[in-house]
Amino acid sequence: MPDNHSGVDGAQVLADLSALRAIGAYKTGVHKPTFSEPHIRSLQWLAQRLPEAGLTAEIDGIGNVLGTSDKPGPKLLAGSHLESQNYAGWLDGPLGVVYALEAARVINSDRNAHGMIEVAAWCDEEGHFGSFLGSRSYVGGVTDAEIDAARDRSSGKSMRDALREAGLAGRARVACERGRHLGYLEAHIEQGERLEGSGLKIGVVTSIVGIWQYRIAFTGEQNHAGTTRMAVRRDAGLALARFCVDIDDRFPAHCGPRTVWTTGRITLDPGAPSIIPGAAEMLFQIRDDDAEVIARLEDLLRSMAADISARGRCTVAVERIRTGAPALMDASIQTAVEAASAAFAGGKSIRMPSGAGHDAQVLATVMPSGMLFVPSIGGISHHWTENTADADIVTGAEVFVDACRRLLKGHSVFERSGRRFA
Ligand code: HGY
Ligand code: MN
Ligand code: MN
Repeated sequence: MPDNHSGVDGAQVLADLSALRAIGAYKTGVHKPTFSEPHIRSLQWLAQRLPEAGLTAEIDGIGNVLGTSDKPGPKLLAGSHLESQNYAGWLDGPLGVVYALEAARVINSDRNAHGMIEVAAWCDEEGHFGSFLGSRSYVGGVTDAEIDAARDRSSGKSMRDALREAGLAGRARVACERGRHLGYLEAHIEQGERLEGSGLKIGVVTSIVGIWQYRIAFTGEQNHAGTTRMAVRRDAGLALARFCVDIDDRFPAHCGPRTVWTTGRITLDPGAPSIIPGAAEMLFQIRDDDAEVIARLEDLLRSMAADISARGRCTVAVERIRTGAPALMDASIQTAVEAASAAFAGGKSIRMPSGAGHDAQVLATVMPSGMLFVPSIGGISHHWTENTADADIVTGAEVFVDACRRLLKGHSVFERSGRRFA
């Protein structure tokens, strides 16, 4: 294959993405939460396509789709996820899965290639049931007890029931074979406006943030909204609202340069206009690529909560429900992605951190891992208007496949990097 040709069939990549977009379509996006019917159909869609890339497909006991080859020689693992946030975008996840499928189709059928691409779609990256349950299961980080306890954050359905309804109950979970892969490469939409804003086409990811999530519960006293004097109220909703503002006032003095924090969900109980809420709950997240910064902010959060409880009107309980280690992306993979960008994206690439969490940060605990980003229009994501220009999608696929080739060809690069994962 001539050097200036990646072998990518851009029309096929776009057609595959459109086929996945049609499964669980919602306005111009999709609604396919983990183990929903459209999510299961998306897993099956991928499993049916993997043999055309010379791979044997299986859907394992936690809903990961794995495409593997028994051919000898170096193997690079590539993939992303297929479920979506609720009523969200069509590319968050599927872009990386389709790129991995295309890389496997192109490279696994090329006699001159220096190895094989194996493909994965990790289950529940979007955290409907937990934290990176699919990719963490693959690296050996999920116990049966964690699955027993896992519940859908929207419906409350147990993961065991969801697995059974998906026909996956009792099925073995596939664990990674240490040393099988020379590394893992994931493509993803940027979900931010940096690439578009600077007219660049490829983000070479340097690090991925850690995400720490909290359930913060406020307890006051439910009472009548008309007859309860303002001076004696113990309004849990008001205490929560004040707490959110206090966080915004006090965190900046203690955070890092790229720290972000979000209150993504607030519930008031009983949530009626004529009743003072006796209970309130917020789901709160802190993200940073330095775990010490997150730990420092958690200490501040807990001391702020203790101060409110000490005043005696409402009590506040802070429960940490999710932690995730930040991860550095492998330098050799960054170099390969940058070289591929020079070859297929006119060198319009930039090294940048990821403010979003990704399965690559989990795979990075067991093998050299890297990511590349393509531009998001308007920087929008986790919303059904999320989109990327077709031309950028195709360019990204060409860079991705070329980077895969380079990594397979130069897999000895990993030997030199001295990183061993036994
Ligand atoms: O929330 C995240 O960072 C990822 O998109 N699930
Ligand atoms: Mn994603
Ligand atoms: Mn996402």
